[in-house]
Amino acid sequence: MSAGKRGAFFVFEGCDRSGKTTQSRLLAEFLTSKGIPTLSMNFPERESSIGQVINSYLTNSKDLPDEVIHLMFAANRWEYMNKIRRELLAGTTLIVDRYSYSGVAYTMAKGLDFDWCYAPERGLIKPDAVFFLKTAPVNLSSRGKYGEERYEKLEFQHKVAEVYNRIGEREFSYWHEIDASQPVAELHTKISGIAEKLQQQVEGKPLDKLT
Ligand code: NYM
Ligand code: MG
Repeated sequence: MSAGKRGAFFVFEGCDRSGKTTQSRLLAEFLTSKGIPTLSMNFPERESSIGQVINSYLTNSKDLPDEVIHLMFAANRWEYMNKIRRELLAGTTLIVDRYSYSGVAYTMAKGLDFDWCYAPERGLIKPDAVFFLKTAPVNLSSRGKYGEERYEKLEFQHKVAEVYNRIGEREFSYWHEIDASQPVAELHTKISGIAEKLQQQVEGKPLDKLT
């Protein structure tokens, strides 16, 4: 890779069990096979000290006010911003499983205000594309281990899905809604096609911020 070319920033979003983890892995393998330096990350990043609190909350061993856990999810992204910037500018393409959109969708599903939810996300590095894996939550509950973590309830996931639609309208210019009920291989073909094209388009573009 020649100097100055940055990596692309791809994010996967969707309700729980929508197939994000599988598709992130397939996209990483695809880009790596094309000789593109690729790094996979996910949020929440449960290893940091903030991430450990988030993990305790998600596994129901800790309770926190809705506002507090929301800000911790955002802080967890902020603590990785330097790393994300460094990697992208060094030419590494990032594939990130969940980002600010999960933060807004899951907290708004509890009834909190959109602007309040979005505020701590402003200024974070903006992805080049979000792949939103859309499927009716009713199809999700049959997948493995569903219901073990906080939020993994059908009624709640319906609300999350509604907020995602609203976010998609706001962020339409880089939001790619993908029908996640398709077979894994077909989904991957669609996603990798979009990613490969964008990969080349963004390499000369400066990094942008969420507004
Ligand atoms: N989640 C994730 C949030 O509520 N806010 C956030 O900012 C992020 C990144 O964490 N149910 C929720 C969504 C998921 C849960 O994520 C754990 P995963 O990808 O299921 O491990
Ligand atoms: Mg989950």
